[in-house]
Order: sequence, then C-alpha cells, then structure tokens
Amino acid sequence: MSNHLFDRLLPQDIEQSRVFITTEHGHDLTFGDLLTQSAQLAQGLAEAGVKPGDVVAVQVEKSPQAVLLMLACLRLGAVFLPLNTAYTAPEVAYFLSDSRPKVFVCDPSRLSELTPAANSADVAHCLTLDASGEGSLMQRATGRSGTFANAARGPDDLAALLYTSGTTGRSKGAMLTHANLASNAEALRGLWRFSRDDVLIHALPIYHTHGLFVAINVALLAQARLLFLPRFDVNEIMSLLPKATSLMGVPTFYTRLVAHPGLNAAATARMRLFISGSAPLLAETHREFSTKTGHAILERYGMTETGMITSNPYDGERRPGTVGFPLPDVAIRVAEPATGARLAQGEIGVVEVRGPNVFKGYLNMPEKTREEFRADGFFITGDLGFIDAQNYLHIIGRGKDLVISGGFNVYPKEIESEIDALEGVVESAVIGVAHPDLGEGVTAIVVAKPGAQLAPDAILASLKTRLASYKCPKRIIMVEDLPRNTMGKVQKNVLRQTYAGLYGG
Ligand code: MCA
Ligand code: AMP
Repeated sequence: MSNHLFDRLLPQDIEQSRVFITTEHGHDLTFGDLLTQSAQLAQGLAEAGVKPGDVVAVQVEKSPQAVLLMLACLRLGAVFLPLNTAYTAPEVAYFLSDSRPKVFVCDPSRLSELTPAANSADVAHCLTLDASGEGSLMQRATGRSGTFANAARGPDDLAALLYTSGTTGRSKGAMLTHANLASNAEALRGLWRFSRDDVLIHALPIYHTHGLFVAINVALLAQARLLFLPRFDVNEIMSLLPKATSLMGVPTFYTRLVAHPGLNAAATARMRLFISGSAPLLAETHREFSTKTGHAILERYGMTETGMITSNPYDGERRPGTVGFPLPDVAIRVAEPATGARLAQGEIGVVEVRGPNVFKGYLNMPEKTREEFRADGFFITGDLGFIDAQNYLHIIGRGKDLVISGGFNVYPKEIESEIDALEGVVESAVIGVAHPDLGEGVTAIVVAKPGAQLAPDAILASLKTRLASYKCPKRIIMVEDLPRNTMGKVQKNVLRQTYAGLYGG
C-alpha cells in the first residue's frame, strides 16, 4: 500500500548495503538497517496500540534509533511529535495534554518525573529510549520480523506535529502533512544538489524542522550519508570537515567556526556546501567566512509551519544579508500587515507564503489558524521584509514579539508570565538583546514590589524549574519602573536601546 512520504524517503528498491548514518562511535546504520529496524519498531508500537492517525510523542536524546522511531511512526501512519529535550515536566505536561498521544517515549532517567504528566493525558504507554539507543522501546522491537506492511497514507494525511511557541504564551501544534514534508525535501534536494556523493555533518538537534526534516529527509532522498554528532562541538566539526561535503547549521555554528583558528581554505577544501538558517546570519559572518575559506554560505529561510520558504541560489550570487528566492512551487509576497495587500518591490511589509509546504493548521486551534491565513490561502509569517530589485528576499525584523537565541525561539510573553507569577514581582518585560554568540540573548527587565527581597539569581533559579534552560534569561535586570508610552504600553524599543550593549555584541 502506498505511504506518501515513506515511499519517497525509503523506496523498497533502495541499495540496502549503502551506509546512511555514521556515529562518532563508528556505528553505521545502512539503508537496509533503516528498513528492517523501522519495521521491527513499527511492530512494537503497533502492539502498544498505535494506529494510523495516533500521535506518538517523543522526548529523547539524539541517536540513530530516534531516527528509526520517526520512520516507524511514518510506516504506522502515526503522527510523530518530537519534543525539545530541554523541556521541563510542566512544559511536557502541556504538550501531552494538548496532543493526547497514544504512546510517549522519553529518556529512562526522566521516566518517573514525566509519568504523572503522561497519566493525566491518558497516554496508554510510556516507553524509554536513551542516548545509546537502549530502553523499553527497543525491547519491544527485539526479535521481530524485518518487514512491515505500511499503513496507506495519502499526501494530505498528517505525518508530524511540531509545537511552536505562541505569542499568547500557549504553544501551538503545527500539523504537517506527508505532502508538506515530501514536497519540501524534494525541492531542497534539487536546489542544493544533494546526491549519493554527499556526506552531511549532522550536529543539529532532531526535534526541530531544521535537524529533522531539512537535514534528514534531504539526505534520505539523496541517499547521502550523515556524520551524526550528538551536539555541536566546534573542534569536532573542524576535525570532520575533511571527511564531509556539507554542513547545515544555525548562525551560531558559523560564528563559532569563524572564531576557530584552524578555519581556512585548506580545512574546507573537500566541502561543497555550507548552509545556514533558523535565524539571521550576519552579513559580517558571511563575509568573514568567505574571506577565510573561499566558501559563500548559502542562507535560507523557513518556519516550522511552512518548512523552507526561500533559499539563496546554488549557482549565482549568494547574497549576504538576504534569504534568496522562493522554492519551486512556493509563492511569496510582501504585504501590508493590516490588509494583506501586496506591496511594491522594495517596500517593507509582512512576508506571506503559499504552497505545498504550508501546514494544515494548528491542532485544536481553528480560530488561531484562520487568523494566520489570508482569504486567498497565503500564510502570514509575521516576519518583516522586502524584495529587492534582483528578487532576493531580505528579512529585516519581526512583527511578532519573538526572540531567537542560538536558533531556538523564545516568546517573551511566556517568560514574562512566569516572572510575573513570582512572589514580590510587580511586572516584567523580556526582550532580545544582540549577543555575539547566540545572535540574541534573552534579557529580563523586572520591577519588584517595594521592600521585596528579590535577587536576579533567585528569580533565575525559580524559572529554571518551570522553563527549558535556553528560555531562561541570560541577564535579569532589576529596575524601579518600565518605560511606557502615553497609552500605558511598555516601550520595548526603549528597553532594547537602553540595553543594546549589554553583551558587548
Ligand atoms: C543551549 N543553551 C542555550 C542555547 N543552547 N541558551 C540560549 N540559547 C541557546 N540556543 C544553554 C543551555 O541550556 C545551557 O544552560 C548552556 O546554554 C550550555 O548548553 P550547551 O548545550 O553546552 O550549549 P551549546 O552547545 O553552546 O548550544 C548552542 C547551540 C545549540 C549549538 C547553538 O543551541 C543548538 O544546537 N541550536 C540549534 C537550534 C535549532 O536546531 N534550531 C532550529 C529550529 P545551563 O548551563 O543553564 O543549563 S527550526 C527553525 O527555526 C526553522 C524551521 C528553520 O528555519 O530552521
Ligand atoms: P520556528 O518558529 O522555530 O520555525 O522559527 C521560524 C522563524 O525563524 C521565522 O519566522 C524567522 O523569524 C526565523 N528565521 C528562520 N530562518 C531565518 C533566516 N535565514 N533569517 C532570518 N530569520 C530566520
């Protein structure tokens, strides 16, 4: 039976002996292993009750087995929901209660901490998988047959659910279909010329679009090989460059590489392509990288809800400070934020997108979904930009109140709500401040009640019990009051100016 995405990623006639993943421990997984082991896992999950359309939520460390788990979910027709490993128990509880998964897979070290959240969400089974690929999930797969009759899934069926932070503080589950993921991966493989000769350094986390769908799906389609690292480590990347052809990273990868004394043309001689995305790459980083190595970083732009939207060209000028042209079959426009009316070339407005890559909507939020689409089907990204005379898209800011720290999104409202709930706090404002390593550093400005004994360290310690640590402010500044305009609204632009040099960036 046909399974739209899986059949494209792993056709039955694939050359089974080819290696797909190599880890730092020298463990190789071939395309044949992907087929047989994902079949075994699919049987284990089916026995745990997973049926087509069920959600499988996963909060596990990066491992080849986690990739097998995604493939097993596809084969079952289930909806794969990956969660950032940094999420705390209260955060996980929200995702489980909203998505109601049939099975939750977590690290064994967190099983007892997270089981109450799973029970409250009526999860049928909590299974485990650790960084070395061991756990009760794999035990369920052991000894099973290496073949599996895939569930029939069409282009419009859901393949994944990815939560994105919400402006109102509540995260929204973006529903992604088989066609969304397949069309995007096929377009990118073609644009970026991925082939069987490619060896891609994979140092991104695999719970977000970038590391999961851009890197893994493109590599699968191309039958390329992945050098799979548990996390980004600049020295490790430097040592792998001579064995690889390509790298995908967030801008922080590139600022750290540029600062490495060993980065030069010789070190990158075998590399074919360096790709950056998830946050703005400074034109300065682009130029420095090119001066040192002779490689022009290819910057692209995307979103969880849409996959990749635009990319600089493979051939032709990769223009620093721009994100290039729309992908084939993807339409973009820059519009008047209030009305959606298309603006003329060169004018600044909100970036809108329509195409096979655009998601189906937010889970359980039909109202919110309607608000984010225009009547003619364009999705409103919330990013501000313009299209230049050569048709390159420039992203110049965000209409949405979002901070991007090292490629991770943080919505100030979520952090402000947690700070404001603390004893002794009157109010707070959270802003992004230029940070030399992370692009933007989450920064909290806090007003305490008169006489309250509130130290920044105590606020931080308390936040860490509730919020993933990348969301926690890098600096907390206590003030007497916040600047407000005549309407009484906090002037975050004034705060951004006041603290602009805080991190020396
Ligand atoms: C780690 N920490 C961070 C971040 N990462 N704090 C702020 N921002 C971050 N990005 C904190 C940890 O919680 C820890 O705090 C301390 O910093 C050190 O942690 P460590 O793991 O050593 O950090 P690192 O190795 O320096 O990690 C930085 C990193 C990593 C390599 C930039 O964050 C990363 O891999 N980012 C990639 C994010 C990504 O994949 N984004 C794609 C989203 P403590 O000591 O307090 O515990 S997909 C997307 O945006 C769209 C679709 C797109 O276009 O791609
Ligand atoms: P996420 O919600 O994690 O999918 O993040 C998507 C957001 O990341 C976009 O709406 C942009 O604000 C930002 N983004 C992704 N790629 C780029 C880029 N190349 N330049 C600027 N911003 C980017």
